[in-house]
Amino acid sequence: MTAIGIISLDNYDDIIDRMDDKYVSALNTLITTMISDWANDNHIFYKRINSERYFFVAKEADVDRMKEHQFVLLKQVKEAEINSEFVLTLSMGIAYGDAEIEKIGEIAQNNLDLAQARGGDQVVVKDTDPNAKPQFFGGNTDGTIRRTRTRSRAMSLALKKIFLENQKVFIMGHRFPDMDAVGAAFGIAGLAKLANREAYVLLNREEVNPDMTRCLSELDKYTELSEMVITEKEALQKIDHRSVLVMVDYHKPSLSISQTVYDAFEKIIIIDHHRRGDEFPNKPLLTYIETSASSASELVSEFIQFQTNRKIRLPKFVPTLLLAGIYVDTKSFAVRTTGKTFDMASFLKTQGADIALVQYLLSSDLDSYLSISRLVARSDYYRKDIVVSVADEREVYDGVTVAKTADTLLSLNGIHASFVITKQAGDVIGISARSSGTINVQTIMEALGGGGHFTNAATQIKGKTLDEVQQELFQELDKLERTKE
Ligand SMILES: [Mn+2]
Repeated sequence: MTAIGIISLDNYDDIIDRMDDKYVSALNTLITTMISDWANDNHIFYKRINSERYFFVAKEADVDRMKEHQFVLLKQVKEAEINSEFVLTLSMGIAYGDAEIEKIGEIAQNNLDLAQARGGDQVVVKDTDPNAKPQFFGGNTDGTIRRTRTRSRAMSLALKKIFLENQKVFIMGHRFPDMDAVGAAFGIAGLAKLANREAYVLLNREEVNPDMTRCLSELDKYTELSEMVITEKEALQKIDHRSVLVMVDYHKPSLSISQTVYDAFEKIIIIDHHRRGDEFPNKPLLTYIETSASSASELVSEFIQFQTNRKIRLPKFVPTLLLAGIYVDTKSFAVRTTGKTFDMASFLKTQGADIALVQYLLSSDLDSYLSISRLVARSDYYRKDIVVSVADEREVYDGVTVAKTADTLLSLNGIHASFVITKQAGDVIGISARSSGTINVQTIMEALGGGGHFTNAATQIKGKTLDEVQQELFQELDKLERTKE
């Protein structure tokens, strides 16, 4: 079977930005040599399209050989001494199958988009058979593709344009929303209001974590905001052909607060900072997935910055919610924080964010502190820098407690990855995984049917016991150990 591949250098522009011309040409030669050697080793035909893109034609057997060698080119490019400041990474999209060449090429392109949306430095391979699942290789650095001010401005304007073309803007986060999902949701609602559109935030008050209950009762003090909150039933009555759905802080339809509401929409916008997974809405109007951002709230704050000024301001309490979202996802500016995160925090403060109120929203109760301590006490080493905690099977934990436990374990000296396995509501077993950046917990969780980020991922498994899930996790960790050797 014929295979088509597209190779793209993820951060070529960033790297050559401040380089002397003569170094740029040396860099081009180096890259071309590496790709050419790799192509020769695999007996494939390749061609350079432009300075950052190549394409190749091969047989399925050649792709199998590349897989066997774990796409060694990824590693070679990354290890090349190009620039002391940056590491160059590359992504590839490959497709093969019985379909027409045209179709194979199109799927190869989609695979490349997926590889880059997932943070780059990886290969996505897929058979053209519509039932085939994509295979992922690499992805061992934490996102090198950086977002630019130009791109977020363009997104902000595109979003406004879509709002103006529609009448009603519905916003939904993931199930059991956290502060980031709620902050981003009300941020988007604020933008819809600025465009004089009806805005609705879908929440299910039955399915919220204890932390969120306090936030929602605070929210009820601001009628302007609480009026926007609607239930599944109310939403279904209001949705019409001039309605658009904005998914914030998630992109997998099955994680929606209400799947029925999701299904009712044809026009969908996605704003997320999680690495793109396999499950994805069909033909969204607009997709903004930025894994380099700390939080969805950070992305939304950036949009707001482009659409507000001294006279046009957001409703009260929204900047506070957005800042709380950033606080939670960065663990008070300790992880995934960039200069831009601080810029946005500063911007939100000038917009009236109340830091004391943020602290109040985020403070934990004694009960939750005790649950975390119990889980920490049950943890054990997988190896000296990886810990796994397995809860008592008679106890059911909420997602926030589990996530906080995984964070707590990771914050301990010498621990590079933590996994917390607990029984959760609805008779599922959940794993929350964290990493300090040396171990890719996303791929481990994906192997167990979940997803997330390089450093922060999770999964939910039905119909298994805690022990069985632990065994499965250990098997995945063993595999990881073996590929290292
Ligand atoms: Mn988030």
